[in-house]
Amino acid sequence: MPKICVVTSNTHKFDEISDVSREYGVEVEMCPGLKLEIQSDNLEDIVLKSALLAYLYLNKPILVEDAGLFINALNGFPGPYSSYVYKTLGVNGILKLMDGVTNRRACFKSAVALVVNNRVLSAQGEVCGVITTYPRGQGGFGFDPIFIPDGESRTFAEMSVSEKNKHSHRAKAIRKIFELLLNVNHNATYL
Ligand code: ITT
Repeated sequence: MPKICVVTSNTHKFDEISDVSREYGVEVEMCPGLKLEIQSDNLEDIVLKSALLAYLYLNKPILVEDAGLFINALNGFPGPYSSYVYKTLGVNGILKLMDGVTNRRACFKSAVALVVNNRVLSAQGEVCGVITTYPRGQGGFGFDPIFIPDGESRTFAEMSVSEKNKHSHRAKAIRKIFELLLNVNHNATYL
């Protein structure tokens, strides 16, 4: 199996995916600057279309992952708009929106699409937990400093990559897709 090209410009995301890929003996490489993100409020739609476009362009195995933070008290905001909201409001903007809010439940959701040998595989992963009242930790990226997964007392930003991968939405989705890949053919859509 040739290396799988992970289409992302986010090195943290790539490190997390590459840590999981080692569990499966799958080789991955980072392919930055190729992610064409269509406008959609559906993560699965976004990754499938981005992966197909990158596959047509590069003609090699392609993996695309997209994620978002869905906050219950904000009716799922920022969800699929997490990247834009992170750049505009940032962690502190979210904390401000959550000021005085007692229901702090939130979930990270991840969607992954893998195109290989004219087959398309897709998978999703989710982790739920709570939004903190102030940022904690130096690791990770994005909203990691304000999210504590269920069953933990530390934020994702206070964990190593492999600790975060025990809980994360992304690791769950990536494990599912590598299992589909290695068990082959079931649940695959052919191009
Ligand atoms: P690429 O599109 O280049 O892959 P990105 O950082 O824009 O990288 P996403 O669109 O998947 O990645 O993520 C949207 C935003 O959601 C991201 O900028 C973060 O702010 C947030 N996010 C996603 N996954 C996260 C995680 O595991 N931990 C913290 N924040 C996350």
